Amino acid sequence: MVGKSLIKSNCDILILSKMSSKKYDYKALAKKWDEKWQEDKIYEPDIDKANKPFYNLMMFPYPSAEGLHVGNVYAFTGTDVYGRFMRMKGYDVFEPIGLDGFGIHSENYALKIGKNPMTQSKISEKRFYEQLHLIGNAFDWTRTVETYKPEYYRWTQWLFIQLFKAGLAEKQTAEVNWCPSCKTVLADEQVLSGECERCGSIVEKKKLEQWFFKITKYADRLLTGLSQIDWTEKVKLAQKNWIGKSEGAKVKFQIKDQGDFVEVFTTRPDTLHGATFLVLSPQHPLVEKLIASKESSTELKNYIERARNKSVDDLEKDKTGVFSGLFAVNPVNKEEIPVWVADYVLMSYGTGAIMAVPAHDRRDWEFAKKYELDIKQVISVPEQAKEESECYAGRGQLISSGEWTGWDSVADFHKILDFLESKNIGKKETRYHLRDWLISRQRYWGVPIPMVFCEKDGWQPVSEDDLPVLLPYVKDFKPLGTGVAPLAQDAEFITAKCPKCGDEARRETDVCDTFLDSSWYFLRYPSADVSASPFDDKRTKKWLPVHSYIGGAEHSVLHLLYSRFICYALHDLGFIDFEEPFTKFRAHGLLIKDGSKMSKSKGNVVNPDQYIEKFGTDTLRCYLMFIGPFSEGGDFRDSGIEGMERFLKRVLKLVHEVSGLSASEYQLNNQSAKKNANSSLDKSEAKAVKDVSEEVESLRYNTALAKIMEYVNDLNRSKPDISSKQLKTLSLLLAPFAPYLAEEMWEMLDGGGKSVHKQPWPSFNEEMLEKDEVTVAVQINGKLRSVIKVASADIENHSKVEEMARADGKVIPNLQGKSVKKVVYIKAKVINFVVN
Ligand code: ANZ
Repeated sequence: MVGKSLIKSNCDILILSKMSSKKYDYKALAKKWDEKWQEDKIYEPDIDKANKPFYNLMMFPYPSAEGLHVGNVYAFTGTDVYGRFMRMKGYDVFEPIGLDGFGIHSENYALKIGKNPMTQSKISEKRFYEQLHLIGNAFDWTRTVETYKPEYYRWTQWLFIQLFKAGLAEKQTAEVNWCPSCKTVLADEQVLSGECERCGSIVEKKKLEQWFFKITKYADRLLTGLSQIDWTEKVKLAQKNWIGKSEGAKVKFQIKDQGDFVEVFTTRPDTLHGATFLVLSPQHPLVEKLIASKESSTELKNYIERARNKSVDDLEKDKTGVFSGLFAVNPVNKEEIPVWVADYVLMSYGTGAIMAVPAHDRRDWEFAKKYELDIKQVISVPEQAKEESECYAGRGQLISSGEWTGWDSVADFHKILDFLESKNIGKKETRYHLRDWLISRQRYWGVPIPMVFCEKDGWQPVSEDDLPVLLPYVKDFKPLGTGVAPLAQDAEFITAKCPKCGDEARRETDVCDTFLDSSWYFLRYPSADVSASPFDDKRTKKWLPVHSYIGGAEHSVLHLLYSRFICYALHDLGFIDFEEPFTKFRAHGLLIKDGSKMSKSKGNVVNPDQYIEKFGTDTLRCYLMFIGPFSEGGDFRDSGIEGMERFLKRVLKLVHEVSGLSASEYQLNNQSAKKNANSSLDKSEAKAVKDVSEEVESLRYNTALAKIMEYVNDLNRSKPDISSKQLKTLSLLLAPFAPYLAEEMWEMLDGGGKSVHKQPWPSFNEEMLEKDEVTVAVQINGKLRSVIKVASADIENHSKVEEMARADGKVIPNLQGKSVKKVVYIKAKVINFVVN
């Protein structure tokens, strides 16, 4: 252990004594400083009185494994570096942590290890919190939030009830996604290419009665709100696409010889004359009607049967269909066109029926080719597109389109819509891809939905005074797979009185989707100790919206969209005065190991514990931040972490060496350092401060560390002529990355007793910076014609500057045909050509 041994002299040069030991004992450092920080409460902002609140949030982990994953440590360190930087910039930083411990992830883990999730949650909590204490983050441990504790989920239930009362929660029978392996329904957002987001099983469709949140009511606001927030672009784009606004029309087609009409939704009403067949989804009501009738073919019946059991992926691979036997009339040209049934048309979108325009839609084109259906071109195809493909999906001038011929797809779009409306053929229509949020789960480990069903009064919310509806301990908690949740076996739980009439009633036995727990946890953190309300008004005003949020991009359309919706709803209900929860969001990259994604099956998951044990927290943190741009992630390599360890040891050695000089050596050192005042080292210091500040501000931690390394090299080269200020600057710059080592250095350098993490971020003198380029004005007869940038090294070189000025694009025409009589150069300012 190194001791406190430096005394600062008047002239800011180190007076030094020998250090007791030079070993880098990172364990002792971590222990020493963790205790001190906790004692001094340096990471606990005054939640009620903070002057410059800065809410630095990271996505809290699911405690669903043996412990933290190194990917968690990566994300948390990256968030923490920013928080520490902002604290040094003078903000009261609040960096909370908690556990998202309800839900399938934790329940499946408990199942796997043969424990009850309620018992396991306590063990996991202990384990995760122990690990989270070891990663060097500036967490405020006085305000943790665990979603599975009644003091938290009581308010999740309160939230459910507020949405129900506002008409935003509803129980509906709907065709829903069913994961046969998780034995529960899934929200649309949890189905990725037809597979369960969590376990990868092929998702099936089931008709079930389920609770939905009406997020679709907010589709437009969730879309326009994106322009107000500073978020990673690709996440905004993912939300935009998921919400998927399409403008178009609903067009009515009459079925020949029948009274039935089929309505289609199209975004390309301009191609109506090119519709050569209609396609109905196998679940379309008219199809149901057809197969119920005697006339329908066995081919049709068989097809429908098969289509119902297909996964979404199969639909993509192979387009199949069957002729329905019906014909429809195209309302603009009265042509009779066949009606097909095909599963590439989804019942859940638009009207579940489309007009097929094979000349201008690729899916329709593939289908028409396969089944030899008519293809009719109605948009004029540009020459080069003709060579590329037979199907042209672009816009253009209308051809073969009756009275629309000559119109333009884009410019006349609204004229076409007006035409359809005036003839009562169609109606303008805006559609969203976004579906309502399916909130109920047939599992055990979640927030009981606080609703009671009464034969007389229907679904009634539990009285708010009776919250929480406690999740009972259920011994046999395994999912049943029958569409009902395990709680349904608990007769005592089910029995309830109707909150309205007091009669016998039954409790809802489904639990909430875990994404509901995480859709509002950031509102709870500042008020984690408040029991009278979910969040205290004053604190919410002070700390929210969250100033900076960092997490994985995989939550683009799950957690990040749900949280936005919940805040919009709470805003409209008057509970909060902002709509957008996260002013700034940055997605971090992913860690890979030796070239491939870390996964248990590959056996390449890095356990952070063993690295912290072997190398220490500071080394692991710095290494993770150095691996690549934080937004992109990088490849975790053992050889890399060893390099980082060497670097930190070099830093410590430097401090030891300089601080280990004897008094006589110091005299010499003092004089030469004085002589070298304003030396290149001062310049290097200023440059390091400038660069590291800029890089950290934009989360380019890898380059920030590279700049710190350059500075360390410069310091090493200048040894021993280093002032204590220059070493202190190093400690300040390192503080966000290597909090323990920096703190220790700070103490050795006699930083004045106050933690390095409470010091102001270093500033620099602009004049100290080596300017690489100088701007020189170019005049002709005293008139400004251009400005050129000259390298600092060339600024004394008159002929070089003149040559550059003569070659300038704006100067050339002004000198053409003129004779230069004289050139006057005022160094680093202006060059004037006198011409006649
Ligand atoms: C005719 C047409 C012609 C279309 C053309 C496109 C191009 P977005 O933008 O995603 O909203 N469609 C409508 N409902 C559908 C369903 N339930 N299942 C599958 N496809 C459906 O897409 C809207 C377009 O997707 C609609 O416009 C429709 O095809 C198809 F040259 O109508 B279009």
